Amino acid sequence: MPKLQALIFDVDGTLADTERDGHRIAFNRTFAEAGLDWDWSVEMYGDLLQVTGGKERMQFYLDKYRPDWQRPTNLKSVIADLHANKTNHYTQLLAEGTIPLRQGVKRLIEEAREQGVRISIATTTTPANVTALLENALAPGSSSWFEVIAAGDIVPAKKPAPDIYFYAIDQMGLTAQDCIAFEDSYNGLRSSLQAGIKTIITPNDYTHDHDFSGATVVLDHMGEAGQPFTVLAGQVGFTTYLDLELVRHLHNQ
Ligand code: XBP
Ligand code: MG
Repeated sequence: MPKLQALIFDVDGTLADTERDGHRIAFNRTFAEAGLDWDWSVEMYGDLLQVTGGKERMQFYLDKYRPDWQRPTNLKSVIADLHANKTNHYTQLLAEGTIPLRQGVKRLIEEAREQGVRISIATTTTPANVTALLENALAPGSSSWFEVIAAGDIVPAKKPAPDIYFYAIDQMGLTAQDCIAFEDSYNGLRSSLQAGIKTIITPNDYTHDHDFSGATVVLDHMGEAGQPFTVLAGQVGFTTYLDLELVRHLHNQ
């Protein structure tokens, strides 16, 4: 296995728990503002998450839960407008600073920067959402730390398709073997593995029962010194939190 050159991070669920109290709330505010009787409960949203991408998720909601709802002829553009408004609500929520990064994320990113390991993003969410999370929860100006921010509609086929990872590694001029990915969900893992990239999983409340077969390791979170992770699948030896040394070791396996 070649030397590790880059870490590629998923965003939603991996860097931060953005879905339940971020995206979901932003969707519901948008629906209410538009006078729609759509209201996504915490539980229903767990089911809707099987479809990645906000526009695609709205379409899935209508197909599965609202066959009765009278579709306008320009449904696609109605969904696109709702989605633009949802992005405004979501970025506003993040600006209020209500959503922190998950344990260990900031430490690992800073360690990578100190040691000259390249970092990029591969996500399904809209680019503005990535910037808002990084600038508000990581550090002002931190979007520029990431060499490539591969996001949203930049590729037509969203996760679980591998396209977003292929795009990121191609833009970095690297191969899949040079990189390791960080994901939290089944769809994310399918995407990174189909691109041939080893993957570390840190699940969350919405994804803890997903099938993570093929992952290099599954940890409940990245951990910190004094706040050890629990290994849910795979082997890590004696370390208790995910630092670059452990990431290199896992990449070499
Ligand atoms: C997250 C997603 C996104 C967000 C909503 O994927 O599936 O759809 O829930 O974002 P990932 P948009 O974990 O790969 O980041 O509404 O901007 O699509
Ligand atoms: Mg995710």
